[in-house]
Amino acid sequence: MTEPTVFSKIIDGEIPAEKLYEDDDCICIKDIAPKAPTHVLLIPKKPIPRLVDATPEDQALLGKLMVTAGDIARELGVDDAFRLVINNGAGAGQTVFHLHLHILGNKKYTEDDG
Ligand code: D5M
Repeated sequence: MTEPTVFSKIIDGEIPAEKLYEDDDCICIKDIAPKAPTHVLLIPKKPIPRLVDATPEDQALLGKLMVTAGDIARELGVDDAFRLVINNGAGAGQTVFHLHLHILGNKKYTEDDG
């Protein structure tokens, strides 16, 4: 059994977070260290450590996260210009090993960005 991550603790209500959305499968919270004017995290309740740890069984959940990310972007008024980022592995900057999608918006993006 691995140690629960900060996101599992937020999902379980053990530590507080600014929650914007929740359903049976996922929650959306404000990122504590925003990298863009709009920066929220969409987190599946299932604790998949990294994207590469997802299995075919997770296919519907991953699809739902994408559709939900679009709905949240629309709700936040950034649906015309936002980025979805998944950092996979420490080498890519992943710090919390519970899969999450960064929804980043309200920033002027150019082709040269990341
Ligand atoms: O992204 C992990 C992200 O999680 C990073 O942007 C900070 C954010 N974070 C960490 N702890 C919290 C809490 N407690 N609330 C909200 N946001 C948090 P990664 O892709 O793993 O680098």
